[in-house]
Amino acid sequence: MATTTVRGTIAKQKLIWMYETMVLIRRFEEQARREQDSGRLRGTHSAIGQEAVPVGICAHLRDDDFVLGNHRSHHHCIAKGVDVNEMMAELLGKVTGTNRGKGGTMHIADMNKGMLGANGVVGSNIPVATGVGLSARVRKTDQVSVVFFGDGAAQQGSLHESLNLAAIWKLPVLFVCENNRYAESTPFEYSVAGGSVANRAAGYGIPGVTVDGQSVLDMYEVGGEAVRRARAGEGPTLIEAQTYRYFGHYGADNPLGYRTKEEQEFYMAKDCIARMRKHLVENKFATEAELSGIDKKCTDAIVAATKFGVDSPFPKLDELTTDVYIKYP
Ligand SMILES: Cc1ncc(C[n+]2csc(CCOP(=O)(O)OP(=O)(O)O)c2C)c(N)n1
Ligand SMILES: [Mg+2]
Repeated sequence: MATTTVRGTIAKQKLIWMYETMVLIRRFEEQARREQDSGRLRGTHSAIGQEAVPVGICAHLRDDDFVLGNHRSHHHCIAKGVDVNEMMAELLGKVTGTNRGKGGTMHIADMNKGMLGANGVVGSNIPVATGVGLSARVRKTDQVSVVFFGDGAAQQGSLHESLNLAAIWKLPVLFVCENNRYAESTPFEYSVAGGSVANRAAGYGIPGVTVDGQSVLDMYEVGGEAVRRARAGEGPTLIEAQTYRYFGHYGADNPLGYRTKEEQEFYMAKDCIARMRKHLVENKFATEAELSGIDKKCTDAIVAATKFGVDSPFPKLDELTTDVYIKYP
């Protein structure tokens, strides 16, 4: 599926952006785990290992396009351009956070960046993203709506209803399943009838694509065609990105209770950042020293974000119910 044609035409600046964004996500997630271990953050779902999926897709998006996520969404937010200072402050419940400290890790949203929200209710953002696509159509814009969800969420009715509506109305929606092989401890092989999420697209007459979600270049290629189709009014695409979460479902979860060390090592050997680094060096887009400079820049950015979050105040008590409920006139 991947051709050298598309890859050969990717601008160096875009390639570097993809590398840097994946590294920034990883540093953010490593810090989130530290914050959790220290007790300052009450729980987080790590996206370490899955960075390439949203980065390859969001490389094609504009600020006025839309992204909707799930409970494991830090990587979606960073790939869409949300500020890491505000994200870290949000994780720590501080008033300087994206949601003034009242959303936390699972509700990060930034309207200015088109990040309409992470969401802790599995599968719930899929129909919302479909409605967002319908809104773009009604307003006659060429905006695109992208929803990221897991292999577990793909077994919910919300996906099937949404695929049907998006297909008959040719809505500009990308349905991106991050198949990390597990829904909590339930393996993909057990829960997915037919053994494929992407194949289900055939029943709705839309393209269904299986892609190596640990290759940002493959993600970029598949994302480019899906975004092009959506903007051109040709309708939705269902993408199944095959990926892996390196850690447990959430902080205290030990994944070795339901998967093997050998399996983990198999996927970690195909790490998206290491592969992109190799690609950039081998094809002379950047030197090792330049990439190490980018790594340091990302580490520094997360150190600064953590300081920003820690130093920021909690919301005042009299703000407890503001921004939480809609006020009717
Ligand atoms: C409607 C609903 N059911 C159950 C849960 C509990 N829950 C949270 S995450 C999760 C697993 C989701 O798996 P998947 O969609 O594959 O995403 P992943 O965690 O692998 O990224 C479940 C069952 C929930 N949050 N919402
Ligand atoms: Mg999963």
